[in-house]
Amino acid sequence: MLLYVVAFCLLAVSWANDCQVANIQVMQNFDRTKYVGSWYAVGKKDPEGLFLLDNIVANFTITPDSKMTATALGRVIIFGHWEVCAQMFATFEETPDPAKFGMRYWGIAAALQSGNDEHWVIDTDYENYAIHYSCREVAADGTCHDSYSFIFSRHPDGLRPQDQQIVTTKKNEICLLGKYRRVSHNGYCENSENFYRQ
Ligand code: DAO
Repeated sequence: MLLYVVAFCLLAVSWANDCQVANIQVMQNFDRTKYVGSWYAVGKKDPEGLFLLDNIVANFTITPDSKMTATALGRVIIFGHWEVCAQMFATFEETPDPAKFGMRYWGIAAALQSGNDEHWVIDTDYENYAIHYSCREVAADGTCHDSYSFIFSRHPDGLRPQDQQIVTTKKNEICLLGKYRRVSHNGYCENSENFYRQ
């Protein structure tokens, strides 16, 4: 009997952690109305050809017709060497899963990145932390070949100690544990002289 229980547990753990994009668990009953407001990126797993470097703050809103939208700021390098604060915009398409969206994003100027990505909310308590995930390219074996993920906090100075273990567990579940870097906030995007508008 014990052998069956151990085998079942091992199977459950391996299923949960098989790194298949299709098996990634997202936030249950995600409530976008509770997600509105400012989120500071405190950790980031970069995609290939990374764009947003640091000082990343996203602000989510709900439009009168109930659609989720966002604006974001972040320090970027454009034309290979020019450091600016990028002002970005995003709109979100709903899917049957309330925590999974299609995201269209663009910058205030043409030189900034634009595109269409998936935008999944893996977990959040709405008041302190949120884990975002986006897979840009699913490999032939079903794992993600090119992903990015933000660890968001409502607090610019980082996650509360009591949220760190939850976030670490979720990073492991989405197979990105050890792949994040810390995102610093030093006021770069609070200075409008650093905004790029051309
Ligand atoms: O920074 O390397 C990168 C890729 C991120 C591109 C997405 C920018 C979208 C701006 C809106 C974000 C809302 C979370």
